[in-house]
Amino acid sequence: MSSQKVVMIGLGYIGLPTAALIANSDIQVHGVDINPQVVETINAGKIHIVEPSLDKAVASAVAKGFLKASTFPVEADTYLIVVPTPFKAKNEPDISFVESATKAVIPFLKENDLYIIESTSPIGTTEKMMRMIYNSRPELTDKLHIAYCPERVLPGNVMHELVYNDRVIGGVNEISTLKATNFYKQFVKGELHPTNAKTAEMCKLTENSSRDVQIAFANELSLICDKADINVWELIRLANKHPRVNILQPSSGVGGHCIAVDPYFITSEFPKEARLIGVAREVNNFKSSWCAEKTKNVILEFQLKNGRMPLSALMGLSFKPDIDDLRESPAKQIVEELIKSENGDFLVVEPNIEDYSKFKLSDYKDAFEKADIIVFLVAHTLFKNLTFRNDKIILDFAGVYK
Ligand code: SAJ
Repeated sequence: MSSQKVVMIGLGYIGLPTAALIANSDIQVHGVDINPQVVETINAGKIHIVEPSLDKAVASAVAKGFLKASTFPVEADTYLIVVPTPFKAKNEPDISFVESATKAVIPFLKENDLYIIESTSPIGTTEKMMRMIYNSRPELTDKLHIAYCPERVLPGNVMHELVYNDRVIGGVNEISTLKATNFYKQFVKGELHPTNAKTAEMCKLTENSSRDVQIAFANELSLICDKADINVWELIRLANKHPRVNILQPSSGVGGHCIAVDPYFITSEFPKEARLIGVAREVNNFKSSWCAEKTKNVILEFQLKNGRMPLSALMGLSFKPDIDDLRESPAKQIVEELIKSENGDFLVVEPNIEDYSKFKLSDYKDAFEKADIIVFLVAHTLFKNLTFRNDKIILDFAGVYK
């Protein structure tokens, strides 16, 4: 057992799995969250988020006494900042949670401590936090180890990826990079790549922006193919037979709290230079409005042709297949837009959620059976078992039948 002690600020989708992983490596972890209910749940060995294998990891870390949660930090030797970085108006990043988390640990810091930010952050945040720390504790100037180390885990596979993904670690100086690398070595099996803090910050933003731009290309193709009456799924499959082409899949838009958000960290700071990144965001956002408009038009055509309002099944609410996460979900946005338009009768389906406060949810098989128009918004695996029907109008925005 090590005598090391870690304070983890933020026990959400990334903080809690990371805290559990570290604690299960027999390192003492004191987790901090502003939400007392979250703290209570974790101290009871339970979890407040859906993520495979996380329940077991937290239960064992708490039972062994290596993970404790609280609403306040304590003295430790390593401090990890894993809090959200949301948005202010005009798509500008808001680092106030990182700032307040840092302020909360400043009184506990002592010589040789390690302070690491994992939260997705605009370029320069780590150095800004360093200046803030040294301004309020000048006696510690250059005596702390300060680094940025972004996470890259995929929701749904977090516990595996936390251990096996490579990581980029950027310190404010070489010794900080080295100390942070030695810390992660204790529980990460992927390779640890050293760099400086700014490059590590930009690397995180680059990874997600790169995926956003590539998805925008696929979504743009889907708009072109709709006009040209070409099956976009077949087109992409065939283009990908080229040895150096690898196009991603079109969708009803890009959602989640990472890919649909992080590119703005670049565009807000570099509006003149980040043109492609900005347009990709616009294309992906436009794709969702386009899906809503297309559905409204098909409903109208049905009404004109049949002299009655059709029943439409809106299939899927989550931001991507086979999860229950609705954050920044394009499917949810499209459903809200259609229901608000009062242009049709709708059955809303999300098989990964039992109840949803905003709309009554229908069983996916019943909805498929009853509806005249089927609108696939998310390619859930369950939907793929529904046999294609020629007697229904099917709008497959998600590629269920690709
Ligand atoms: N999507 C498409 N077409 C595709 C792939 C995805 O439209 O071909 C859509 C999805 O439906 C979803 C959105 O993109 O709406 C994002 O889904 P995702 O699976 O691409 O990514 P996330 O948001 O779950 O996780 C991403 C990952 N980043 C990259 O793959 C570069 C993950 O590794 C990061 O850790 C995570 O963001 C994060 O926390 O930043």
